[in-house]
Amino acid sequence: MPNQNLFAALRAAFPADLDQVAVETADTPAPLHYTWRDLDRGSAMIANLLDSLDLPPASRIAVQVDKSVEALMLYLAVLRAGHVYLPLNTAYQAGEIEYFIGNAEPAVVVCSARNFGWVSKIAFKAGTRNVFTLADDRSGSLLDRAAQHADTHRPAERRASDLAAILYTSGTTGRSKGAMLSHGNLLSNARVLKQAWAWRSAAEGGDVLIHALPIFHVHGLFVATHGALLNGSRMIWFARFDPKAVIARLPDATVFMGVPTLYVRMLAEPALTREACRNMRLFVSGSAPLLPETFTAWKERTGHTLLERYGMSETVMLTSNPYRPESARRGGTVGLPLPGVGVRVHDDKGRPLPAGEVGGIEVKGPNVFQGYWRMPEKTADEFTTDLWFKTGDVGRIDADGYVTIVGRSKDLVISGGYNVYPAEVEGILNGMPGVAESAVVGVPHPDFGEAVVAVVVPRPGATLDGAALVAALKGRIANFKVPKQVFIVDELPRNAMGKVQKNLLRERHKGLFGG
Ligand code: MLC
Ligand code: AMP
Repeated sequence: MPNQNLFAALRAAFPADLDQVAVETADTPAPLHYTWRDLDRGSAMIANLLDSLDLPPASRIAVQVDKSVEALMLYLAVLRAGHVYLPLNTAYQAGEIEYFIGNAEPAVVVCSARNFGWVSKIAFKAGTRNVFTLADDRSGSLLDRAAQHADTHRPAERRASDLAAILYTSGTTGRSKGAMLSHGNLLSNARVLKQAWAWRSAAEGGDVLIHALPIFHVHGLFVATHGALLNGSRMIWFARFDPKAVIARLPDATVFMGVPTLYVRMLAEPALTREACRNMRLFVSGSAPLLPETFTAWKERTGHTLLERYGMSETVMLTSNPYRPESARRGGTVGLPLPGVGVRVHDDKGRPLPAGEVGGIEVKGPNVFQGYWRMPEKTADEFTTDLWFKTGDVGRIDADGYVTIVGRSKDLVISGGYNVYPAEVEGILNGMPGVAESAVVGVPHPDFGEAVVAVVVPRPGATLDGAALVAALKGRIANFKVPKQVFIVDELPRNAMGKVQKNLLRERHKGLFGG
């Protein structure tokens, strides 16, 4: 049985000439050029360092670092050494990190030098023995230690079902769940996308990807990075998304992937023209709903039809609009199920619905995750008796197979491509002095698609100030979860069952940001 380690498959796709540039940095003080050999050697040295620590097999390696090419090498090294990669959003604060580390019990934590003090304290308390630092200027103890190791490494033998990564995704109760993805989940999806999006071989001129997304979530870490690596394609690497800087590099690239906010921000730049996009062949959008006006404006301005696809942490990619012909890409839809992926729509009693009718979207396929880390009951709840995964998204499948997402049954806000679970924010607000209860909702926002807004009821006799609550939340939760505005009210609207009517709150505040 050949080794099913995802790294082995990615490594096999590196070009024969390892001295070609694999990644070029676009926003470091001076451009840096990393060859395929650099990726291979760098990841080998870090993998050898991990091996030298004598960790139990499938140890979790938790990583909260700024985006850098070395951070990509660290990801590859974890795969290579056969451990489980656990990426964490750099916006997460101490309370959030404490939960993830306590829940995942990583053997190794890698953090930025500026956070070492508090992160290491949390990690050591939770029993983690190794905490390394990695900065975006190639400094830190991780690379110092790795430099002492050999630059060749034989990838650990792994089966397709062995774990490669755990991605925490918030739960409806406010507690995050770790979605366990295997080598097989990730590789099967990467291979399907390579075909579906017609990544060009070197003989066809090759592809160049502008990578401007964070690498702690599915979109930037798996869809974009695996796409380029599995095709031996060069990446132009942005640590931060800057619309002007990205547009300036479009003529050097052929593929770009982004959440809708990235497209909205680029459209606000006069430099975005057909001429700027002349060498591009593909713009992919996903992670959040793409508004029809963005789809249309992009086409008018650039001549390119955005290709919208749909996925999630638990499943990687599920559906995609067709690559060819471009005219088959339909705005407002997320396209057709990817090859090998089953997508169906059921009603809330679990009965199949005919084409065109709206219900819960359920999925099946080699891409569907292995379950939630140490939460067997939660995992069982999210699968049907015939083992289809319930996405929590609500939509329909038209007679010709196109899937349209019309809403979510899960109480979730997607802001700028980041997920915010109202229950988590409400839980923290409710614990604040003077707060009796709260309701958190998403309202339309021209930049972020949806923005988080809170409505808070004070305890009798207490006086609350919305701005003070916002200030108090900052530092306790990731900044994108902090409500853009907090309203103080006497009571929350409730239905006859006593349930808060969030739809009324959304309606009341829908014009807040001119949406
Ligand atoms: C930043 N801010 C946000 C925000 N991002 N507020 C709401 N929603 C967001 N997404 C706020 C900060 O709180 C801060 O406010 C201010 O904006 C400036 O912060 P910043 O970090 O400088 O912002 P910026 O760099 O402009 O970031 C915006 C962004 C970023 C759109 C580039 O959010 C981003 O990279 N989004 C992509 C997320 C992504 O990759 N999603 C994929 C998930 S995978 P203050 O008040 O503190 O100053 C997935 C599955 C799938 O969903 O299908 O792909
Ligand atoms: P995450 O938990 O971060 O992986 O987010 C996954 C969720 O993002 C999905 O369940 C959808 O609700 C949403 N999503 C992803 N892609 C799209 C899309 N193209 N359109 C609408 N929603 C999307």
